[in-house]
Amino acid sequence: MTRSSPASRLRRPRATVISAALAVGIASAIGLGIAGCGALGGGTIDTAGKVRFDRALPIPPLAKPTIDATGSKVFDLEARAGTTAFRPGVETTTWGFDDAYLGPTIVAERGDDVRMRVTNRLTEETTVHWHGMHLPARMDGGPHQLVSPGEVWEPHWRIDQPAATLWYHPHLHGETEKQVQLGMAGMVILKDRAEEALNLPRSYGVDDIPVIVQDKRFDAQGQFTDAVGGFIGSIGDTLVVNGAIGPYLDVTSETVRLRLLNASPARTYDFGFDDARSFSLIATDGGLLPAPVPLTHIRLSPGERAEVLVHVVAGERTTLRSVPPDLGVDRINAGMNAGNDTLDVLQLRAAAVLTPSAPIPDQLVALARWRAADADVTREFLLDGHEINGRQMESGRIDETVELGALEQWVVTNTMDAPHSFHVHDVQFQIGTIAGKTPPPELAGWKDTIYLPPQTEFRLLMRFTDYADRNAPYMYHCHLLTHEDHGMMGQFVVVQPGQHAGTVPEDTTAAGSGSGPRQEMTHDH
Ligand SMILES: [Cu+2]
Repeated sequence: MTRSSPASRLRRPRATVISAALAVGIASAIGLGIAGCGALGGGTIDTAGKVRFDRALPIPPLAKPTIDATGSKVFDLEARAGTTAFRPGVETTTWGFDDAYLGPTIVAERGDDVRMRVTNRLTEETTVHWHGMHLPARMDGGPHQLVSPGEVWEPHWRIDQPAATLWYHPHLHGETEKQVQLGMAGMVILKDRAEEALNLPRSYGVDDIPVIVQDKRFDAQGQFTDAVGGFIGSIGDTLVVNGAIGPYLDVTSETVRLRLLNASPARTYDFGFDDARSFSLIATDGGLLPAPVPLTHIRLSPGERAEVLVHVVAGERTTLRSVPPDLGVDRINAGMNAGNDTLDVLQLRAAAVLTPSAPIPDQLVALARWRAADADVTREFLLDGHEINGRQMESGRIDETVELGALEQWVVTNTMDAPHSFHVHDVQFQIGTIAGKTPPPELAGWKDTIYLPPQTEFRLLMRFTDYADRNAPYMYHCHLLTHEDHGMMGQFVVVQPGQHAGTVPEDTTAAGSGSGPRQEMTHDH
């Protein structure tokens, strides 16, 4: 493999000047790809049938809130460092929340007032972003809400969105991939009456199971290494599910609900079962679909979630397996970017006697489709290299100003031949069209993150209904974490109709919660 081949693919001719920072970013991305030369991007990994499944799937504990004087549910989360024995006798340095790896699952109900008390016991700054959450920008935990070592950050808001599977993770500019890779991630389960009215499995850890999937690579000393990767970022060769390598789940009911979360930095999965059985997709990023969708596999790029219902019969075993995802890229790009891998994830072991489960409901929740023709505003976002619309994120620059209440149409296109993705903070959007066509059912529900295959136009419809604040931005960005770290991100503010964007303070950490140090948001790479 020569340098010219990927370079020409990555650096398309463009009218704008490629910044020095981008050039460095691209060079390092190519360098990562080349690092495993001979095994570019890690080569093809196939663990089908080779995983031992000798550990019970750990279930992250539920965070136990206290109720404060105002009636808010207060969740304490402590970011801390530690070690984890992924393999017997080998301690790997890891970070987590309240634990050495990953964090507790936060459960909250629509209408709850929540307060997150995040204590940073690390020796570095961090932030905690509530991915998929509708909340004020100052509570969002993006790059502006720095939490310094020893500080406590207390964002608070009212849960006001449908039942869904969300998650939390750091969003520290330039350090997100590293901190997530070390283990800083946890699930959020939101509940509401519409979901509770349905006959669905919802007994946490029994028939309602978080499945947090991450790919890792260990060095000779048993420590995490990001030495092998592709343009997409760090690529692991070992799956860790809820913090365990090769786990099995004892299924005790006829139907089990899996909440799949791709918490990997770069890898896209295509989840299905080794026996090609059908399952029912009931929810995507932002909540339930109008009706269950029968599928045999579902593609999830980093940050995406899916809730699926799986039927089992007594005594059987079946394996959740990721097969090579359709990334929409050519063979060489697929090979460089974890597109050819087959990975066993989790074995389901059905008990000899199963608790009967209710039939899956025919209908779930109403979902009114927005029409592109009704859009008040249309914005275009072109993703290329590590830039969106030819620019990288600058902490003091507002890229888009959104008026409260408007129906927004965001036209998003990956103009490269390599993978990207797109995530919008604060809202759940609907995909209006993909390359001019109606989206398939699995992409027709509420989404906050999408995979962007090359040269494909996505029209996203969204509405910002709350929390106008002209001085505090939300982010939109590629959710391939190394791209995000390289500044493939933009900032938008939501304003009252007629208002202009204000000035962004460098640190918009919520007042009264310990103000973080004012520091430049540039990091060397
Ligand atoms: Cu990207």
